[in-house]
Amino acid sequence: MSTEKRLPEWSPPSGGDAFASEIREGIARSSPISGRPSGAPARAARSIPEPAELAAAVKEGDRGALARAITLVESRNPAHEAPAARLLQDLLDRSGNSIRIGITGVPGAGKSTLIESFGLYLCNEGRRVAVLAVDPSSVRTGGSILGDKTRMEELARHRNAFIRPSPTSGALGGVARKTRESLLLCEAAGFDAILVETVGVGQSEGLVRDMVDFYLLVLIAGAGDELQGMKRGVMELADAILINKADGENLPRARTARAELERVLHYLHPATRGWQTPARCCSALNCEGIPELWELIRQFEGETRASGAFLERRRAQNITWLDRSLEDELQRRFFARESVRSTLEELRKRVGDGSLAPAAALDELRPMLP
Ligand SMILES: Nc1nc2c(ncn2[C@@H]2O[C@H](COP(=O)(O)OP(=O)(O)OP(=O)(O)O)[C@@H](O)[C@H]2O)c(=O)[nH]1
Ligand SMILES: [Mg+2]
Repeated sequence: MSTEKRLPEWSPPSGGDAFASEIREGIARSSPISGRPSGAPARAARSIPEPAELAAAVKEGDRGALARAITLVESRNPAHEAPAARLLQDLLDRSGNSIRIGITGVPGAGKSTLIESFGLYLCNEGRRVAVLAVDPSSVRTGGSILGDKTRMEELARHRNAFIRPSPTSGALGGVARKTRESLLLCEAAGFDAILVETVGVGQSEGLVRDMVDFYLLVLIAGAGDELQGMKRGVMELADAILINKADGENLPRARTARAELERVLHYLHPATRGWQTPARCCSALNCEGIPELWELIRQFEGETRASGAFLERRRAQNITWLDRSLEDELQRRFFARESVRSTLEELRKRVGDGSLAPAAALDELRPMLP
């Protein structure tokens, strides 16, 4: 039996021979574990799924197929790009039939708890809920905010819910793109409320804003200075602000913060044409304010569909994502070229030590641009 030795993906860069794994050929016999038919090649199970078949199974609402479809679009293997694109095209006529809700907020504001309460509320209303994430920390550390599903334990078990952790590799833009594609797949599988969680501390808010219909900012009442830490920019992306943890002795502070926010919001640019962003209180832990949140989102959808703002935004978002994907691809291809890397390394040194003007360095790179 031929075997191939290699470093496991998770070994540290300086791990050396201390880490090793072996790739063995599978056994070409019927296996009760894989369910592979007798005589089928061992690698068949890992082959690229046929997009048309996968699309059909996703449309049937087959969860296993949905998970495989998401794995296909998340894959960084170049051989998976064309089948993933075909799959998304095949499912295009089935996507679009959900309300896409983005949820952002400072760490610890209670986003996951809110998603658990709100998600369960929707599931019990007969909705099918998918939860996705764009997690900037997963990009840096390989961890994921949804890696521990513990705060969404009950939701994760509900038959109307589907929870998918954030992709854990690649640049933030790439991760966000894959989340958006997963969102379309979930819609095609019949999920009609999609919740996308992100931590409101960086550039991820803008990326999530561009994939959702309704954007919710979750805050907590601080020591009266919660507005100082909040960037006005993030508030201007929101279609509603929710002051969470409005329970117990925190309730009066939450109410004060809400009144303050309402005043401030009045002077800000609304995120959505024709919609005045409101501030509300809730307690995700005690499920208070949850039905009201859903009522608010339905009101938003009704009004913006009537005014045309809803579909106008979706159209603009599609174009934005084409432009972003193209930019990513151009960058990726450019920087993957060996000649670019070596020239750039050299130019960076000279620019760094002050012997070359950045504009002159750019001029030297210009012939290498596509
Ligand atoms: N009193 C009270 N506590 C809450 C409420 N919602 C969440 N918490 C608590 O706040 C803590 C953080 O909640 P999470 O839901 O993990 O917050 P998060 O925003 O998802 O946090 P990160 O994912 O780390 O950014 C937990 O201990 C929750 O139990 C609430 O409505 N009231
Ligand atoms: Mg969380």
